[in-house]
Parts: sequence; structure tokens; C-alpha cells
Amino acid sequence: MGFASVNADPYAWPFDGAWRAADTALVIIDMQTDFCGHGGYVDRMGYDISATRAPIGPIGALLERARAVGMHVIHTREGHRPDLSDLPANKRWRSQQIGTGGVGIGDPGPCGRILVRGEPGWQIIDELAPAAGEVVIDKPGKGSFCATDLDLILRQRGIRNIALAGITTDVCVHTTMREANDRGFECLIVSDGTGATDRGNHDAALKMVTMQGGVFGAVASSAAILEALC
Ligand code: C5J
Repeated sequence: MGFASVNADPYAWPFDGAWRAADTALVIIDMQTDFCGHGGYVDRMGYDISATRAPIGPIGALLERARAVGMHVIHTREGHRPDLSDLPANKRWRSQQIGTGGVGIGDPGPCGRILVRGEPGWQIIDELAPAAGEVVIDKPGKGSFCATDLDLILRQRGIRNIALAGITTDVCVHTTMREANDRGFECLIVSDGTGATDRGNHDAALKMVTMQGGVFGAVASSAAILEALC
């Protein structure tokens, strides 16, 4: 049986009114200590992590409901191999330009080497830890499709609708939404289930989705999604 359409902006989502647990994924982007934990990458860059921690509660509520109705749940982690062979020199250099002491991706910090796979800071936070059997995508870039098997997994499972949550709204969430939209997936971004290091960027990223009749998909609150899932 299908769910009711979600009260979303700029249109009731999905566009054709058809969504079921079997053809829909909740994709939770990069809820890692490095992006929202004390001593992690975002904290060390000098940003206020309360902005990237704000979506934890709404995502937790959505995650619980998605699991209860049998929706696909997919988590992503941004990070690099310990030998940094998948870290472009320009990404590393840029990451060293902000924060204290020229410390950037790959360098040691209070949560281990920043954005390096296997380190404490790279782990998904306990509150949103993946359950057994949930897909976890390890990605070296901002988008979740670049250099990963996400597209293959989505198509193998017959997924056509994607609800996107996580951090940060303007970087990894937006890049993933744009990539998914171009691949034909019907996307919904969760307004309070996402967060950015800059409030203006968060708001602008959500607004961008709604232009041109929903150029990348639609925007809805976690409450609106939960209501449709009742
Ligand atoms: C960033 C991300 N902002 N997960 N990563 O570097 O958005």
C-alpha cells in the first residue's frame, strides 16, 4: 500500500503521488563526529556545531519511523583512505587554510586523523548509528555517487524516491541531491533534518531546490513526512 503525498514545497511529493516503503530510501548524509561532534573537523574549523547538531533529533524521529515501515535506510560517510591516496591535493590544501595551525584533512586531531576512514571522528554518531543490514556508503567526495556504488544499489533495490537528510545542507546533501536528480530519482530534502555551518547557506540551499517548479525536487519538514507515513 502507498503512503499519502507529503505536504512539500513547491509541490506535493512525490510528483506522481506514488511512494511506498519498498521504492523509497531515507538517505542520511555524513552524520559523523567530524561534522557535528566536539573536537571534530567542523569544530576545529571554528564553526558552531550546534547548527550541524540541530538535525539529530528530527533525523532520529524519521529514522525510527522509516525502520518501522520497512523503508530502505542508507547512510553515508565522507572520508579518505589512511594513505590518503584518494585525497586530491587541492581538497587537502583548502582544508588547511581554515582553523588553527594549518591542520586539515588527514592530520591528527582530538578525534583522530581528520576525515580518515576508521578514525573516531569519521564514525557516524551513536544517536544515528546504522542498524545491522543498513547500507553504508563510503565516499571520498562531497556527492554520494562519485566513486561509490550507490547508484547500483539504488537500482538493484528498485528505489525511485529518495528523502535526503544529514549534513551539510549546502555541500554534501545538496551535491548528492543534484546528482540523484540528474539520475532520475525523485528527491525530497528534509528542511529540519539537514543543517549547515552557516544558517544563510542552509536557507539558500533549501530555497534553491524550490525554484523552477522544484528544479532538484521538493522540500518538506520532518513533521510533514511523518504525517504522510502515519
Ligand atoms: C563538508 C559535508 N561540508 N558532509 N562535508 O565538507 O557536507
